[in-house]
Formats: sequence, structure tokens, C-alpha cells
Amino acid sequence: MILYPAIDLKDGQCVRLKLGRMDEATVFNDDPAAQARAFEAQGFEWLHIVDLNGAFAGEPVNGAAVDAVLAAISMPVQLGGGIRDRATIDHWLEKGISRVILGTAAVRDPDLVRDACRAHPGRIAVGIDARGGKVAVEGWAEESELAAEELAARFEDAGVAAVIYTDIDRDGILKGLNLDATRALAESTSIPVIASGGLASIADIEALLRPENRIIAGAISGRAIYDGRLDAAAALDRAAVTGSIDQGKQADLVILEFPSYRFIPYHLAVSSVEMVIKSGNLVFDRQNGGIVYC
Ligand code: AMZ
Repeated sequence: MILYPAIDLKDGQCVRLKLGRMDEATVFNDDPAAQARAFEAQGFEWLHIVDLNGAFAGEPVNGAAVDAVLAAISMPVQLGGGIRDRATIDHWLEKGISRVILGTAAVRDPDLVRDACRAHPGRIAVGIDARGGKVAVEGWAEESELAAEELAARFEDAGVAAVIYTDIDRDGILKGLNLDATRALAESTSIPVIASGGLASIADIEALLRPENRIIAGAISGRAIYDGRLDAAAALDRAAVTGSIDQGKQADLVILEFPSYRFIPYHLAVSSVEMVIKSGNLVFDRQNGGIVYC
């Protein structure tokens, strides 16, 4: 299970909002690059960044802070907020962002998602942010008529690397992840689903590791990791699978949980992996202690 620490950028600073409201921002660090370095030093494998001003403006606003983060760390970064056209997608992927997150564009311009997936296999994620079961867009200021499952279904065969599902009604208020809704979404789609919104403590990590929740590929931690409710070392220790898989490699077949399996012919960003088969070889077997061949 991959645990993503979040850097939400507002006016160049690392903040946490409550329920997505810009007027309820707590500043946790005014140096995003230093924050990213600290997360890397703590052992996180991936970083999640949201350009909050960008999500409201419909175009990148905190680009300079993102550049500073990219220069400061070597771990992969996923970035969302204001990425609404192909030029912006290409720009960030060329600059070293590993995966871009499309939220509003996934609702308004699904062909952009499909075209981007063809051009950048494994590097396009869809952000599905739901309030009261309906997908919200434009910095969560507007609601669509779409349910999360309906939106994910539109991209079933598009090659989307991950869906990041946020329960807006829990975001930033430490209410605990909405695992029932996240699991329902994950069961409805073949795209790996990452849980976001409300992660409060190690209890959420433990819950994610329960067999019924192992279909959930990862989780994003915001406020809890900043205010110390979630101890990074303890959380990473619990989240780690036995052994490790090179996240950059390609696989023919990834078995997530017996007896289900999925083809994941792009970057691995899944958790709870049982087995990975590559070029006809078994390269990872969790039951037998991790990597068996490379
Ligand atoms: O907190 C908010 N109000 C907010 C937020 N965190 N609004 C949007 N976002 C995030 C989404 C997604 O990662 O969770 O911004 C991204 C979507 O941006 P866009 O511009 O593609 O809709």
C-alpha cells in the first residue's frame, strides 16, 4: 500500500484546508521544497501535490513552488490542480512530474484524458472528488450530476494509471477515510483507486490493510501527517508490503488478491500485491517473502 504525503499549495505555501474551503487554510510550512525534502527523508516513496489556487483558477498558479519541489527531491511526484489542457499536461510531464491528476477536465473533457493516456501511458491519473455522492469540480465550488462510479466507468479502457478518490465531506477534518465508498468505487472499476480525505491516524492504515480493503491501492495523508497524529515511520512500516517492487518497471500481470487479477501494463502504483509476472517470469511473490527474480 502506498502512502502519499500531500503538499497542498496556496499562495506558495504548504497549507491544509477544511472541507476544501480556501478561507479555512492552516499554513504548515512556507517552504514547500523543504517540506518535500522532509517527506523524502522520512522514507515516503511518492509525493502528492495539489495547486489549490490552480484548481480554482483553471490553470497552474503555484508553478514556481512545484519547480522548487522538483529540484529538491528525487522521489516521484503526482500533481493536480488547474491542469486542464494538453499543453499543461505535456509541460509538467516533461518537467519531471511523474503523474498528472485531471479533475475538472475528466468531467468536462473526457477526450483529453483519453488522448493524454495514449500519449503518456501510465502517467495520467483522474481525481474524483465527491460531495454527497456527486462529483465536484472547479476547486469543489461546483457540483456535477455524475456519481463517482459513473465517472470512473468512462475511463475503464483508457489506460488511466490511478483514480484518486476524495470524500470532500471528510477532507481536512480528520474524520477517518471513507473506506466503504472508496472500496465500492474500487470494486466498480479496474483502475487502481487511491483513498483521500479524512485520514486521521494509524487506525486508518490498519483498516486499509484489512482483506476487504486491500483492493484500495493507497492513501493520501494531509493534516494528520502535519500535526503529528500520524507518525510517518509507524505508518510507513505498517503500509509496506513484504519485499519491494521496482515502481518504475512494467509488468504483464499483477495479481492483487486471490483469485482476482488485473493486467497492469504500466507503472506499478498498486498495493497489496500478491504476485507480479514480467516477461513470463514470476518476479514478486508476497507469500514467499518478496522478490523472487529480477
Ligand atoms: O480543496 C479543494 N478545494 C480542492 C482540491 N484539493 N479543489 C480541487 N482540489 C484538487 C483535487 C484534484 O487533485 O483533489 O485539485 C485537483 C483537481 O484540479 P482540477 O483543476 O483538475 O479540477
